[in-house]
Amino acid sequence: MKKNGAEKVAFDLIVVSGVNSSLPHGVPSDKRIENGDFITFDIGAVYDGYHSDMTRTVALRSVTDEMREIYDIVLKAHYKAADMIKSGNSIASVDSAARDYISEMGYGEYFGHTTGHGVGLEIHETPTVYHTNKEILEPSMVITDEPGIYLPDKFGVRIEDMYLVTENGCESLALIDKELTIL
Ligand SMILES: [Mn+2]
Repeated sequence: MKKNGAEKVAFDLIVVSGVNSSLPHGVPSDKRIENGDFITFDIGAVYDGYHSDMTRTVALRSVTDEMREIYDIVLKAHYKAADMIKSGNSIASVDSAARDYISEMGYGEYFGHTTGHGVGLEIHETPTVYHTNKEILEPSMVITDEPGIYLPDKFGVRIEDMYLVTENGCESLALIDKELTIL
């Protein structure tokens, strides 16, 4: 990030693996990364005073069927929320798209945070992307889309991009692939 001109990191960056990924905002520890772990990176930089925020979850060497299932559900929830990010739509509809799908798949109780937040001169700004928020999206707003599922004592998956609201939809501000990556 520094090589590309970042002023500083946007927050205390998170890299957690294995069981530590099961805490939505886990704190990095001296746990070694092991084969079969999910590794969650929640990272961002500040450039020209503006913050960025992005999360990717990748696997090392292998995944179980359960890990693949959870990853697929979170990714689909992410895209369902992104499909609702459009000028004129309610913020509530963005959160509901992700939350209702995760609930339908049986994991609602394991998605314990909002789908996203505004981001700009601060890392966390209004609007809060939650189903109780009746505000309407307007062009040039920037919000995150970051659903997650966290299975206690097992692992967690979160996939986050920032989206710029446009007249006809939205534009992802992250260029990094979101398909399951097994390193
Ligand atoms: Mn975020």
